[in-house]
Amino acid sequence: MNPQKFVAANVTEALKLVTQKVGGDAIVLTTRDTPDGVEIIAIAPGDLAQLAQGQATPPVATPAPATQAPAVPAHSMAPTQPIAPDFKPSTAVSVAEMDHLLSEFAHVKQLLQTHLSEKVWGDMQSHHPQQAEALRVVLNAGFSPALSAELVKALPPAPGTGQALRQHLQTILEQRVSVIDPLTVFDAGGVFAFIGPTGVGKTTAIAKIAARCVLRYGRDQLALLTTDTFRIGAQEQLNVYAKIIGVPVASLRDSDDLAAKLKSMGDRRIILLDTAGVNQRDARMLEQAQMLQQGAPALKRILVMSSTTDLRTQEDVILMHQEAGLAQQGEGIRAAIITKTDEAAQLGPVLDCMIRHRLPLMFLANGQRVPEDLSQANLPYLSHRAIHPRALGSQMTLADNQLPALMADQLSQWALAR
Ligand SMILES: Nc1nc2c(ncn2[C@@H]2O[C@H](COP(=O)(O)OP(=O)(O)OP(=O)(O)O)[C@@H](O)[C@H]2O)c(=O)[nH]1
Ligand SMILES: [Mg+2]
Repeated sequence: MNPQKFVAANVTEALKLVTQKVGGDAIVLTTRDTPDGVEIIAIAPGDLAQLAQGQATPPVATPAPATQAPAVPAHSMAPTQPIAPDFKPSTAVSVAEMDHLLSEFAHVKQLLQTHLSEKVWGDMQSHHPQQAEALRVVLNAGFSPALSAELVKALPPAPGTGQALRQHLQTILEQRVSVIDPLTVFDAGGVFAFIGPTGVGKTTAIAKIAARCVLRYGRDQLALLTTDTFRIGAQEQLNVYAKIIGVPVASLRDSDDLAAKLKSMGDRRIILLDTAGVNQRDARMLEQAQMLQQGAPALKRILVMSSTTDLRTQEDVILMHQEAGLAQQGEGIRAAIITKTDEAAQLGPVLDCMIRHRLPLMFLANGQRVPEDLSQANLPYLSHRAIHPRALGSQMTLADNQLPALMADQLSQWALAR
């Protein structure tokens, strides 16, 4: 049930009503004087927890009209007016009032968390300075607060400082990234769709991989397809690569066309399918996913991720593509490719997303040259780069007093777990 409003001649009587209707453990949200008497809004603790999780459906329920309350032990709040038996019936709390209450609660929770996390951070700096330094390193390397907390927790009790500490963090990172051998992906054959947002390097990655596939499987075992038909020059880009490599390329209109082309290419072991880069929140992304799944139900999806994308955008891209795949009842993301490692000032955000979403890393692209700038995942290199981001001056570095707010959730959880 949602918050309920009680009005009585004074606080004591209003609290009696609260105890009767909501229970002895009711939480009083507000009290105020109104022309009709003292008004109290209260809620049961379980209902508050549900509300906080967004499960309640406003507007709130109206409790049964209050009747004269029997005498109950006086509440700790002192009455502000003489006890009088003429209680007003309680009324419903409006949606606006409830929104206001919930936002006040969120604010109080945030204040408490910040206060607590400042204390935990202070304790950590004095009693566990090496862990505090580790937290500074990973947050400044662009990792999310959640993964930063996990990495620091995974450290040995005395990880040291400086390079020794960084080496420990690198080792933990290496263990957390999952890698997939390209041979296990391509040797089995099939249709591989390269998906991802605009400009991340899908077409370039396909050209680099196609050149490698030709060497391993032969020219006659490979073909290229593209859904990128509406942008001027997009087909041209793939056509040029296909011509250099010496493999056929075809554009796709719709799912029937895809199914028909796959049938006619049935003798080829590997089909690399380039997709049009689309904003992950654009309806065309879902349409494209649907078209691919209908035309090629056994399609394997390879997500191309640029290491220059920021953490939140990267997260959004992964969530939206995973959702699109599930909506089509297709398989999840088979493998991921990280591109533009040569440009990125930090690799923390892209690795963070790969780790948290357990995406298997297949290739790294570290430049524009086709086919040279592609290599298999080299974890020691990646984790070294991640823990040693490009130094860009103190303006780009998190100050110590910014850390508690950033880590408020994690630090207050640590405090509670102790
Ligand atoms: N520095 C650098 N540039 C890259 C890398 N991979 C691709 N690029 C460049 O990024 C730009 C976009 O590459 P594309 O392969 O066209 O990207 P795409 O994902 O196919 O783009 P859309 O089809 O428009 O969505 C080009 O200028 C590429 O040369 C890389 O690893 N490093
Ligand atoms: Mg492209």
